[in-house]
Amino acid sequence: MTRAGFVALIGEPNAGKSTLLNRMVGAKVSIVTHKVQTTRARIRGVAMAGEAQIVFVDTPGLFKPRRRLDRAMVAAAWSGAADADVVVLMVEAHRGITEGVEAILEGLGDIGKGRKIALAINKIDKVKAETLLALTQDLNARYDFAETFLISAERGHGVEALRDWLAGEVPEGPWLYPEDQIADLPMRNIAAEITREKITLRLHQELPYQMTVETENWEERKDGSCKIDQIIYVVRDGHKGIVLGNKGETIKALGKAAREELEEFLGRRVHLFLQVKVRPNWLEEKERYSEMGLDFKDGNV
Ligand SMILES: Nc1nc2c(ncn2[C@@H]2O[C@H](COP(=O)(O)OP(=O)(O)OP(=O)(O)O)[C@@H](O)[C@H]2O)c(=O)[nH]1
Ligand SMILES: [Mg+2]
Repeated sequence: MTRAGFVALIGEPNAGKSTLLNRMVGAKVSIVTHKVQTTRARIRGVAMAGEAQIVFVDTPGLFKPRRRLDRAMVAAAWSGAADADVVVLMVEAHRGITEGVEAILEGLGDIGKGRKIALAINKIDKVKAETLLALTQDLNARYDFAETFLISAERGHGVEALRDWLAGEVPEGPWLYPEDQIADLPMRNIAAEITREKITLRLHQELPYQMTVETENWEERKDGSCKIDQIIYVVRDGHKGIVLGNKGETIKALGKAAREELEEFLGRRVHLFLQVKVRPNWLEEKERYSEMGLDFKDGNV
């Protein structure tokens, strides 16, 4: 008897959701940075565990939204949880019960009706064992979690136990994806995400939060390589200057890093062309949201 189902990973920004998804899938499907609010939309990654197929749903972090984009991200995260068979709430071991975690616990009420919610305390590599025991007790006193797992998504500790438990929790039924499929994000989106990751890693302050990347064109070439054109949208001239860098040095380095990762992912040569466009209002444009996989209306106040 096979099993298959959706497992949503939710938590504060930076909790390690994308890192866990990638580890479960065994490939980098979702981008990861040390900065908050990296993931902007739901990203599915497929993991096999014996006869079970677990479709992990990475979600944007849950935080107090201010802008349209923030609201659309938070709405996408909650609906990811509401659509899942099982939810895993990730909490950072070293930060413990922050205000943000308290707000999420309050929001779990409805989500918890009709589905199990497990707790995964992540980044256990950063704390001592005593801290973990106290945090486990404290969190379980605040919410009736189906199970608690102590994990390090980055190093892999405890991840197998979590996967095995989830394999037994997803419903009986046929697999939802072919056995060898790991993600269901279109390649053009994965490619745009990789470039966005490189920008987020290298450029600072508000720039990563006011920038988006779209794949404009994808051309297969006879020699087996492909040519990818992408646009980096920023909100002001100053940001364009930063992305370009002195004599175009920055964009050259960004493009090289993104291209190398894409080539590894695709297993073939890639010609990547990046263009920066100033678009002061992109954060209020419907089309940008559909490209990101978000619902524009979710951003309405
Ligand atoms: N020390 C340590 N760092 C970790 C662990 N898991 C994730 N990280 C780091 O935490 C940071 C955030 O990881 P992400 O996976 O991007 O976190 P996220 O929850 O997806 O964040 P958002 O997409 O912003 O919501 C990255 O720098 C990771 O390398 C862990 O187990 N231990
Ligand atoms: Mg993420």
